[in-house]
Amino acid sequence: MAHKLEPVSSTAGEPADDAGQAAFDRIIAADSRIEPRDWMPAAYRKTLVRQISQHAHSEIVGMQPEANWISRAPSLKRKAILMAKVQDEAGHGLYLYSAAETLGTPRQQLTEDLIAGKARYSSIFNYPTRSWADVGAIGWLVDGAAICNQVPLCRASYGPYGRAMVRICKEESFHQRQGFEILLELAQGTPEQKQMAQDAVNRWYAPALMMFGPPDDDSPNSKQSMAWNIKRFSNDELRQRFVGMMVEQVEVLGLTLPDDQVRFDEESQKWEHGPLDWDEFKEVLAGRGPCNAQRLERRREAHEDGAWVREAAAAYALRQRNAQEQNEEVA
Ligand code: FAQ
Repeated sequence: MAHKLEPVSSTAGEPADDAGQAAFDRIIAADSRIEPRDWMPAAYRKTLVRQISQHAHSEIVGMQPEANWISRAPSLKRKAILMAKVQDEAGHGLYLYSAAETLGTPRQQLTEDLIAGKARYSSIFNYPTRSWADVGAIGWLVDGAAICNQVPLCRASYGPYGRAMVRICKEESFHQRQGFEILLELAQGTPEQKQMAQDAVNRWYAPALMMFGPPDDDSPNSKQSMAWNIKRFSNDELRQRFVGMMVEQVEVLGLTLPDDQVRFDEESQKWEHGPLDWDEFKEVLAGRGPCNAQRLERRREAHEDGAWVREAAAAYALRQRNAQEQNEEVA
């Protein structure tokens, strides 16, 4: 007989439960994993739903800037690779929505919050893709930043999130290499192509650094998320690590980073970079970035256009379930 999954209540084990709290604390202290049916504090659940759903929305909205170039990719090979990459991002969104659902929050609710403009997604996807080189810059810088941020999340204390991240990171590594390869080919091409690659790196570099979130002293969630082993490193730690990776790779590309203050500080053993425009970051988060309105509008349209697919899938699932129940009655 097919195994039927029981729905997980969004308040399972809550409110306060001394034994549950003690078991939770032991699991976190042992750096082990919390699973969907374990008792967990309401604030832990809320933090996870917040981060995982924002992450899922980022993957889905993040399809748009690159999808704009599928029909204009410079060759059949590039088109096929880009289509596969954009589809991978859709898959990442689905794993993440599933992980959020194990916490008792239905995907429909998360989607409604996104299209109503009530949910966050990564700031980076509110910037325009002006040339083909931007597709390379997104792969190299944006997927590169995503990997740097997400490899530690493979060890996140919430099991379904950590496991989803393992697969996502494997695919993001391929994405970063394809972005690097696009930029390398352009950088080794005509002077105009090299300039196009440099221009894309110049525009995407600072927004990619801001993907890691606000500076540590302005990051309200980091401390608690690190205490719960959701985040393993602070926003600034990961940003500095990313800068170090990019300094090495940009040399191979034969391009430069648009920051003349980048340096390795021997004393702190950390990479330092020039100031970032945190006012711009706040504007983007407030919905006033270059493409916020367009991205949300497109997401709404896509959701409406997909209504018939959801209806058909639901009708098919119902038919399958009825057929299965009839078979079970006969057996
Ligand atoms: N954009 O206290 P913190 C990708 C918000 S996936 C927008 O530091 P936290 C793949 C934050 O939510 C990219 N909002 O927060 C791809 C919070 O607001 P809230 C997405 C941001 O959670 C590639 C407030 O600011 N990746 O790229 C941003 O501890 C190519 C205060 O911040 C993930 O989501 C931002 N950049 O740390 C797809 C990774 N930064 O909720 C397509 C998982 C901060 O209190 C094409 N997420 N905020 O209202 C994380 O690691 C964390 O959530 C951080 C933020 C690091 C993003």
